[in-house]
Amino acid sequence: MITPFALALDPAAFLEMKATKEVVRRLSDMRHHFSDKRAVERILGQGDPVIYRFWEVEYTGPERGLSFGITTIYPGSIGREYYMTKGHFHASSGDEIYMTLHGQGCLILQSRDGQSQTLDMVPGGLCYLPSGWGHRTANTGKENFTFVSIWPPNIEHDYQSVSQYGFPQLVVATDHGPEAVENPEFIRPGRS
Ligand code: S6P
Ligand code: ZN
Repeated sequence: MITPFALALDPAAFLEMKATKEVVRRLSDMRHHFSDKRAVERILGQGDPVIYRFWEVEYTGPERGLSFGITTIYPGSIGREYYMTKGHFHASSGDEIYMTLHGQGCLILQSRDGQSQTLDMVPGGLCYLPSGWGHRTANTGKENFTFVSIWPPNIEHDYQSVSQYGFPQLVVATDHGPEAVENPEFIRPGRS
């Protein structure tokens, strides 16, 4: 039985909780997720930067609890593509809420039936991610980008589809700031 608790919204506070799982993703963990393969190899020739970290507390009890986590994406880009998360679908149904704490980011979405969309993420703002929409976040600013996520328990995170097909849109740096552009390498599932 979980008892009520309060928690500061920063990674250090999350880490003090016994149930927290910390995940660190470096460039080598996601080399095929970035579009500019030459930039990936060039950077990996000099080191293996941490792209983002997240800390999550998964609800494992028998009731209808909630799981939650906090993610920090560091500033930077691989080629023109901003540092970003791998991205995933929720394999079983389950919506999610993201709330931005710090920095400037972009939520990149794709639905299983072929729609795609991007939403700005700004401190104090909330994004609602309906079931069935694959989601990835990118840091489009110059500082750390940090947001909180809350989702129902027992969701299987499906990374496989994203690994295999990518996202229809890339978020890249341009002279006019961040822009979402079509991903020329995106393969729509079911087509070759
Ligand atoms: C979980 C939620 C987030 C991500 C985190 C890292 O449903 O969407 O907590 O897990 O932002 O992204 P990814 O794609 O590596 O899981
Ligand atoms: Zn998710």
